[in-house]
This record gives sequence, C-alpha cells and structure tokens, in this order.
Amino acid sequence: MKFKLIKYKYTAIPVKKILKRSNNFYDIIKNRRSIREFKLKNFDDSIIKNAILAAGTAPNGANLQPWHFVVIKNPRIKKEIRNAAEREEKKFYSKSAPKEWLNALEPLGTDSNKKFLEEAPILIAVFEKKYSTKKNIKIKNYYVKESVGIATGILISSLHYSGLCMLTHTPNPMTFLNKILNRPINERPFVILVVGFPKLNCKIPKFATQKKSLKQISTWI
Ligand code: IYR
Repeated sequence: MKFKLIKYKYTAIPVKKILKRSNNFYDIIKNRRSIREFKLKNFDDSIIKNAILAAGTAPNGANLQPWHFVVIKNPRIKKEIRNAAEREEKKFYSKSAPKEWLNALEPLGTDSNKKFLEEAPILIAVFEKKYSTKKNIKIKNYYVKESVGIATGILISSLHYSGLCMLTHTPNPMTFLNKILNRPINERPFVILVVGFPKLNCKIPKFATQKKSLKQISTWI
C-alpha cells in the first residue's frame, strides 16, 4: 500500500462548549463501577455493535487493528465458560495466588464463584492478535497489548455511556477461551467483559469507590 494523505474532517466545537462536554463526560464516567450481580434483562444488540465499532477506532500499532471481539449470548456457552473459569479460579484462590495478591483482593471480597458469567445477558471476550495471517503468511502486529488495552477502554466507556454496566473479568489463565470459542492460535484472550444491568440492590465494595485525587495521579510541570 502506498503512502497517501487525505484531508482530516475535524468537527470544530466552540471553546465554551468544549469545557461543558469535558465536564459532562467526566460526570458520566466517574460513576462507572465494576459490578458482579446482574439481572437477566436483555437490550438491543446495536448497543454492543456500536461499542465494538467504537473500540475498533482505537489508536493502534501501524493500523493493523490487532483485536477480535466475541459476543456470547448463548446460555450453554456461558455455562461452559463459567465452569472453566471457576476451575481455574479455584486453583488461583486456594493454591497459586501469592499471599500478597490475596491481601490486595481482600477489600474487594472476590472469590472463585463466578455466577455472573451465567447471569449476565452478554459476555464479550476480547482477544489480542499477536500476528495476523493472510494467505498462510504471518503478518506481525505491533504494540498489541497497548492497542487492545486502549480499544477495551473505549469499549467500556461506550457501554457505560450507553447506560450499561460491566465487569472486567480475567480468570487466570484463560486459554480455555480459545477452545470454547474456537479461536485460532494467533489470538490470546485479553479480558472477558461481563455486560448487563445491575440486580436490584446490587452491592459494590466500598473500597472500589475510593479514587485517587488529581494531585496523586498527575504531575504538571
Ligand atoms: N481473576 C480473579 C482475581 C482478581 C484479580 C484482580 I487484580 C481483581 O481486581 C479482581 C479479581 C477473579 O476474577 O476473581
């Protein structure tokens, strides 16, 4: 492909409106919380489709777009994922997790029970592609973790902005997802997003609401 430039169609926004939009976005996003209790209430597929399309606009290495999203609605497949995840998580919580990690998780109250994987109406398994294949030739991707991380951030922001809730779930290891979802070996599971609406009186750990201040997380020079 040859290098070619085209005009960027920037949508100018009046300066005063920019601050308003910025405040508005922060007001919305600061309410995002990871939830673990979902109700089985469905919603329009278009919300998920738009969120994935939004994720697909993420800045990424050499525009090779090294991601794939699997949307799971089928209860049988959700059950399979739950069983496999719980098998791994049981080992994690009872054997492989270092004491230090378990201490860090204590205020969240998490354990190996992953009921939400069946309760939530939709799971999105995000895969990172180490390389792509075209006519049996391997094409290397660049900045894969960074690209997929940014895309997942946009996906989460879109879902939250639309009014849905989610949990990022990362059973450790999660290679079982390749088998269950029939994904090729050049793809590695990055995260499972558990998506839906919170159960009535859904509780969240108080600890998770304590966010660092601007001063703590930034340096201005
Ligand atoms: N994967 C485990 C453990 C876990 C790890 C972190 I770091 C969290 O913020 C939450 C959970 C689990 O899903 O329970």
